[in-house]
Amino acid sequence: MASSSAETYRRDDFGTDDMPFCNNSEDLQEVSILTVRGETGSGFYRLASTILGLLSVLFLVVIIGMSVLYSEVSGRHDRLALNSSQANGELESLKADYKRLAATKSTLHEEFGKVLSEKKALQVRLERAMSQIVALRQEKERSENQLKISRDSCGRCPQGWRLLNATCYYFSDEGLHKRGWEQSRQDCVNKGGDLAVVDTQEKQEFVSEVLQASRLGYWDGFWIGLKDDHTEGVWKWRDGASLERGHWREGEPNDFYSAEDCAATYPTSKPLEAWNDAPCNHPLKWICEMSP
Ligand code: MMA
Ligand code: CA
Repeated sequence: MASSSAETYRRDDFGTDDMPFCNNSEDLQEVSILTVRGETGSGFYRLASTILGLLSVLFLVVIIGMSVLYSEVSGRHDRLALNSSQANGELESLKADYKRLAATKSTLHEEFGKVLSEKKALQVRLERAMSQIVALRQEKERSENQLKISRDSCGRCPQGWRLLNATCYYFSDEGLHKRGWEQSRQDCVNKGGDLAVVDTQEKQEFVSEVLQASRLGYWDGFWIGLKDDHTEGVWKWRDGASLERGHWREGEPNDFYSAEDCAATYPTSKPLEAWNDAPCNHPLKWICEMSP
């Protein structure tokens, strides 16, 4: 029996020749199996789609997480890149600073060298100036002494001579220039006088005072007009007068080596113990006297 609607088909009907698409029992079995599978397959698909859905969500979460992580890492990378470029910039500027400082250092080094040599030159000039000052001071002192001498002699003695009572005295002052007794006497004569006759205590004190003030050495003797060349031990002034009182140093006169016949006076702290006999050709300074 044929039917127009599928719902009207029974299982038994499928075995008839009226159903061209289902003509044997195997086909019927297949249909039944399909029917059974169709019922259980919809659960499977639901599970699968649920799992797939969950997986999709998971993937989505993972992708979102990854992209968040990526953006964070990439931000960090960008920051690091920025820091690195800043550091590079700083390094370059430090390098430039270093170069500038090195150049400044070498310039300063040169300047220092120049300043040092200028300092040396100035030091040399300063030393010269100092020695000039010393020389000028000495000159000033000499001039002042001369002035004092002139004042002391109340203008009655020639320049450079000193006055004691009515006599002018000259103390040779020609640097290191020294002479024997005779040559010294000749100089005094040339000046209009003669070697000094120191025949009073007052005169000896005057002479000693001048020599003390001159700050000369212990052996810077000055010839006076006294000799014993005629008779050893008999001292006479150059005008022939006998020596009444001598102002010898202790132990003098000793006629050392039997060769000392002329007398000289020396700087001493004891003004009345100042004379020594010395060889007449011995170079010494000398004292002249002159009546104005
Ligand atoms: C010197 C000389 C002499 C003097 C003695 C004193 C060495 O000779 O100046 O005239 O008597 O010194 O020691
Ligand atoms: Ca002597």
